Order: sequence, then structure tokens, then C-alpha cells
Amino acid sequence: MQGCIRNRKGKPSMKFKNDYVQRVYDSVAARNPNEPEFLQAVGEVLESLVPVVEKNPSIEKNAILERITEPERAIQFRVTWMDDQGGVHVNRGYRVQFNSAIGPYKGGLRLHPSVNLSIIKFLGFEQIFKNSLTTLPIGGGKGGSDFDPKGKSDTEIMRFCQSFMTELQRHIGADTDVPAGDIGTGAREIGYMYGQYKRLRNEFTGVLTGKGLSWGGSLARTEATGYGLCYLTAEMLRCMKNDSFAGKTVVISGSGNVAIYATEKATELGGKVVALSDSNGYIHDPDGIKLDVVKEIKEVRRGRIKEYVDAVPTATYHEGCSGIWTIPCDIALPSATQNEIDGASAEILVKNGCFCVAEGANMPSTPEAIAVYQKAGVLYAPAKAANAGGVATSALEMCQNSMRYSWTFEEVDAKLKEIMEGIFHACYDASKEYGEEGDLMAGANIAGFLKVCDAMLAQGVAY
Ligand code: NDP
Ligand code: 2IT
Repeated sequence: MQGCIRNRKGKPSMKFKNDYVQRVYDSVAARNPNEPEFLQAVGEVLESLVPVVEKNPSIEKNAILERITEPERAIQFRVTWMDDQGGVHVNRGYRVQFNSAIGPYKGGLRLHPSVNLSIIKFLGFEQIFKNSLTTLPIGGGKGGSDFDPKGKSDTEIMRFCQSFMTELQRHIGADTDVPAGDIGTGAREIGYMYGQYKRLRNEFTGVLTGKGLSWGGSLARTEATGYGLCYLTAEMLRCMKNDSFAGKTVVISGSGNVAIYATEKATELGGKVVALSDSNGYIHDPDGIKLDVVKEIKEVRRGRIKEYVDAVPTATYHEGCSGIWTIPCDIALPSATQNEIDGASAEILVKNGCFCVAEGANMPSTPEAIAVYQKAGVLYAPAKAANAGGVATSALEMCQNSMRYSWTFEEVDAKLKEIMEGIFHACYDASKEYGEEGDLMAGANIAGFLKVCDAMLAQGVAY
């Protein structure tokens, strides 16, 4: 990356080595001036595509970059719901249907107070390339709401989810757009949303993924993102460093779905996970995280990570979430949220000996952090490759729903592992073909793009 410069208004401007790419970026920046996360995601992808654009003139001729950076559809809606005291609340709901060239729109629903159009667009844009990398037929989309699930009762969550789905149902469908979980949306929320979809549409179809096992969910979907992250990381370590998780110290941020199952698999592969976090602070357990304690706190009680030290007094709790990156480790798996590692945190990681970063969260590293990894020669697996196991297994859930059949845990897990190893090799091979051997960020962007671009070219332009 040539650098992300802040201009006087605080908006990012970027310099590219290709005029067409520069024009597209400038136009996206001018049209979306208040969307910093979206521009960050677009800038990174466009930078990687410079050699692809130079090799394939049909991309410019057919305005592929202009088209791929503009959502096919962006829906914003009002979500009104009632709390347990009878108070009426209004939240904002979103679904961005970004690209359907290779399959129905597919991507999660984020419920978090920070949600806005910029965040949903960056996530939807990333999802296009991630879903393409899975090799499965899924387009890119994302949705969510600025609703804050923290501190809400079960019935409040249910009423919110029902109201959200009352509007969303008219825009989605098993062959149109298939939402799933993301931050704040897990099995409970998917259940309430699915119930409402079925009530309104009288259809039992695979319109959502992440469903419960007794009503169409796939075995291993809960574990998939965290497990997949470790499968890809293990393959990267093996192929690029003749190494493995065995004996390595691992730091994982977050303590939600991705972090928990990344901890489980990293431990199974011989690593020692010594830290987890939430948005308030982090725990450090030099003896290795006891995952049964974490699961009881997070999955059973919906508690906070600081409660870990009540059960494991030898561990320590520290306020503030960015301090987790000061813990010395060999491998870092950021699995909480976007931009959680900045340049300064990346410098500390590297100084303390971290040689491998693989992203469980979406866009957890700032451009400055990525530059630090690249300069230090850190093995770096970008989110759209490393966390694709969740959506890949969602696509396997869609497949099982279409067949009205289900595979065993072992069958789904084996397919997931094969897909994640395949993604590593696709990224590596693309990086080599385009003169950036070993740069998996460039490789992921290029390999993900090429399949979608090919489909867009084949499907023509509607006049
Ligand atoms: P969860 O809601 O299960 O957990 C999110 C975790 O991240 C919590 O520990 C939460 O802490 C922490 N977190 C959220 N926002 C912030 C913030 N602003 N600052 C610090 N910590 C924060 O979500 P998931 O585990 O599902 O998602 C984690 C990441 O993985 C997200 O980036 C998501 O997009 C990505 N992802 C998820 C997939 C999936 O299948 N679930 C698939 C691919 C990517 P707190 O409780 O304090 O909010
Ligand atoms: O970011 C992601 O890939 C997800 N939240 C999972 C999406 C999905 O459709 O399973």
C-alpha cells in the first residue's frame, strides 16, 4: 500500500499507480464522503487490483471496478419495537445487497450500536470477495441494525428481531438473499427471525443460515469461523514456514463466537491461547485459557470476560481492550471487530516476537498495521481469506437445506478444512501469478475478484 493519507477534512485520499484505478477510487471517495470504513475496504482491494487491471483491458472497458464498488441495492428501514415496560423504541435497519454475479446475496446481520451505512457497506463489499474465495455459489451482502442487544431481556430481543424481519422478509429469500449471524446475532436471534419469516411467508426454506440443529441448521456452523481460521493459519504456517501451532503462544481478541472456537481449535492443534477480551477489557491466563469456563460465562450466562478471573484466580483482568496486543505471543488472531489493531499495536506485537497474524474479525487491522506486518515479514492472512469458514459452512447449510438432508459433523468439518486449505493455496497462487509472491492480501483480493469479474463480464450490461 502506498499510504493512506488524511486530507484536511480528515477523509482518506490514496495514490494509485494506475490512472483508471485512481479515477474509480476518487469517484467512490467523492460519492461516499462520510463512509470511512467503506473507503478503507475499497482502497485496499483497488490497490491489489492494479496489476490485474493492467493485464485485462476488458475490466476498464466494461466499467467493472465502477460497478463492483456500487451496491446493486441498499435498503434502509425503520425498526420499531416495544420494551418490557411498554416503552416504544426506533432503530435503523439495513440490508446492502452488494453483488449477485455468482450467487444469491449472502452475508451476516450485525446488531451493534456502532452500525451505520459505512460499516454495512464495508462488510458487504468484503463479503463479495470472501464468498468468491470459498468456491461456493454465493454473492455478497450484509445487513444489521444499530440496536444494542446488551442488557436486553429475551422478550425484548424477540420483539426487536420480529419487527426487523417484518420489513426484511420482503427483500430476502432462499434464492435471493440469505442472511446469517455476525456480531450480536447468534442462534437465539436467528431463531426469532426465522420464526417471524415463516409466520409471514408460510415457507420453510433455507432463507437464513446459522439455524438450530433441529430445524435446518448445519452441524459445525457454530464452530466454523473459528475452526476455519485455524485450518487456514495451520496451512499457511506449514507451507510458508514449515511450522505449526504446536508449542506456540496465541493471543485471540474478542470472546464471542469466532474467538471461542478459534481458541478451541488452536488449543487442539497444540497452541497455548493466553488471552481473550471484550469491549471493556482483557484477561491474561499464562497457563492457557480454560475454555469450559469461558463457554459457561459467554454461552450459558451471557456474562462478561472479566468474570473469568472469579473462576481462575491465577489469571488477571485488565481494563481497556487494546492492551491485549502488549502480551507477548507468536501468533495473533484478532477476532473482535474492525480496526482493533492500529499501527502502534502492530509495532508492539512485532517487537514482542509475533510472527503470524490471521484475521478472524472483518478488517481488524488498520492500513498502518498491515504496513507494519509487511515491513517486518510477518505471515499475514487477511480477513476475507482467514474468516471465510463461517460463510462457507453457511453455504453448506444452504446446500443441505436444498437437498432436505444433513451431513454429519465430521463430513461438514472435513469439507470446511478442505475449503480453507484451498483458499490459502488460491491466494498464494494468485499472489505469485501477479508478481507479489507470499502477499496473501494481494492474493485474496485478486483471486476473489477474478471469479466475480468473469461472471459480470459474461452476464453483460443492462442498458
Ligand atoms: P460476537 O457477537 O459473538 O462477539 C463479538 C466479540 O467482539 C465480543 O467479545 C465483543 O465484545 C467484541 N467486540 C465487538 N465490538 C467490539 C468493539 N467495538 N470493540 C471491542 N470489542 C468488540 O461476534 P462474532 O464472534 O460472530 O464476530 C466477531 C468478528 O468476526 C466480527 O468482526 C465479525 O464480523 C467477524 N466474523 C464473524 C463470523 C461468524 O460466523 N460469526 C464470520 C466471519 C467473520 P462485547 O461483548 O464487549 O461487545
Ligand atoms: O462476515 C461473515 O462472513 C459472517 N458474518 C458470516 C456470514 C454468513 O452468511 O454466514
